[in-house]
Amino acid sequence: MKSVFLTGFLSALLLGCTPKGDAEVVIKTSAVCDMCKNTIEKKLKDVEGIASANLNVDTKEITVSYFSAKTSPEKIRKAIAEVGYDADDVKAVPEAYEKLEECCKKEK
Ligand SMILES: [Cu+2]
Repeated sequence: MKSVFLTGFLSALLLGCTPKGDAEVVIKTSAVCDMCKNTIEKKLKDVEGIASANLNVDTKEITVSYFSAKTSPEKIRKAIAEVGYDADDVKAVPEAYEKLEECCKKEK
């Protein structure tokens, strides 16, 4: 009985070593092309507590794996807004949006 518990504990430890956050969130963005994808993913790589970020340009949804002790969906949405894109109900920061390439501005 004790060894079963130990095996479970050890495999949990091993799983904990893979570079993946302990939480995941899918955020709808206003990204329109691969350049947007690069801009957002690059920005999120610099945000503390984010393990990985992958934006699907077709659905405009970004899947973010993060560490819940270090960051939160609110902070992640804010980081996306700071580079000029909408993130769920958080609107893009106007100054950042103005700096985007013409092709990256969402159609009105
Ligand atoms: Cu773009």
